[in-house]
Amino acid sequence: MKLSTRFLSEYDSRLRHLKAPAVDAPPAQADPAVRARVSEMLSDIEAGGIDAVRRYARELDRFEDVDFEMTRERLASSGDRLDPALREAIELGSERTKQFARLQREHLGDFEAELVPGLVTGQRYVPVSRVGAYLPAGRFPLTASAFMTVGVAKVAGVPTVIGCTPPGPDGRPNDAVAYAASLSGVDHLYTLGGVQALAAMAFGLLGEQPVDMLVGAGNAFVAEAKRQLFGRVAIDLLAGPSEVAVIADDTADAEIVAADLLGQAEHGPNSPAALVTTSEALGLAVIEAVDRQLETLSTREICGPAWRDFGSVVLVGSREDAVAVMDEFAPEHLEVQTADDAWYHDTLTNYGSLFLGHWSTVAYSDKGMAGTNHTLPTAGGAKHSAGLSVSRYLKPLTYQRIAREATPDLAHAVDVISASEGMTAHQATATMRLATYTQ
Ligand code: HSO
Ligand code: ZN
Repeated sequence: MKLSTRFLSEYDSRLRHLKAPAVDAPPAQADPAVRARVSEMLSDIEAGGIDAVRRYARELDRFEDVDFEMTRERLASSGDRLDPALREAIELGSERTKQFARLQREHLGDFEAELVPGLVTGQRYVPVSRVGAYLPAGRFPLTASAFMTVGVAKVAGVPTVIGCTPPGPDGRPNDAVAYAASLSGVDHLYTLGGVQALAAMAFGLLGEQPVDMLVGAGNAFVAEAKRQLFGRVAIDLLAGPSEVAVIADDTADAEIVAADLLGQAEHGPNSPAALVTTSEALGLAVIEAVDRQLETLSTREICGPAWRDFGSVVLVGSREDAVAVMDEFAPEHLEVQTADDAWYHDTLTNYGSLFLGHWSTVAYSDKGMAGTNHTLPTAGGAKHSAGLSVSRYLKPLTYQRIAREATPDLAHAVDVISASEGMTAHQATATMRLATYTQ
């Protein structure tokens, strides 16, 4: 989420800042050093194949095994090595995410319609054939990522879904991540991280054909690799630092709002968190509550700098102004904790996922328990794009079935247009049929 100075000055007359607003963070992918390094690695791996992948895995992740693939037995038994309560939570999240994805699938309709007699047109959703999911395990292992990428792809009907996840200190994938991937239906899981993982999936170096689509979040190098591979493969989106924004009025609980802001600030020292409020008293109370909660948070070394450098509290005069400000931010996650939640729901247009009511919080979706996808657009991307969903894995393929009786209607007009363009070969495909029709 960005609160640019240009934007603020436009709104200055209508709002007052209780706290210094977030500064624009340059997206990490824009870093020329990251760009150059990723480009060099991709060319190297494309030319050198699996040996180059092995070399990078050894150098960057100290991974020495000959085989990247996690054996079926090890994958299947990953749940046995987990605490039973964690295992149960993973099972719940996996199922809840699939439940929501199944509903998304049901609500995507194929159709067929006769536009004029003899001209039948239609649309059929067909899944992509092969998906490669990156399952991050950097600063934190994001266990639920597999539900969002692998599980949703499987519900969409993707026949082959492979996953790559970096090795932990013991040289093995995180068991919770592996169990989540296994429950989600991953076909093969590889212990491979970073740029080399994305390259190996895109170039087909893991004993599988090249994938058609790469999904899943990662660090700046992973995002840059996806950006450079886009075109050769499809991608879900380019995720930047995770963001949270809250619209709250005087009905909100300051401690809860503060906790929710810090909840996403935990992702990294450059994660933006913003409160837009119609209540000065609430704004001030949240600022105090954040500072107090930070004192005891074990991750304050991350949340603290994030809040200091990328946190903001904006006071607005009306709910209309709150919407104007938020739609300009277009945050990844947006919570609404007000007396007018339904009005906000009807009016807001730019957000990755919306959390309505004092009882909703982003973490419920983050961990897969709400069922909705947590792979969402950041850095204003919500202005033009939605997050990952079943539809992203499905291609709405169109077709037409045309009978003789539709010929005059189609061919006459195509004849005229093609002639006007000078495209005589196109014209001939219509006029030949017309001639046959009128014989
Ligand atoms: N907030 C992240 C997802 C996540 N957070 C998972 C914690 N676990 C992107 O929406
Ligand atoms: Zn999160």
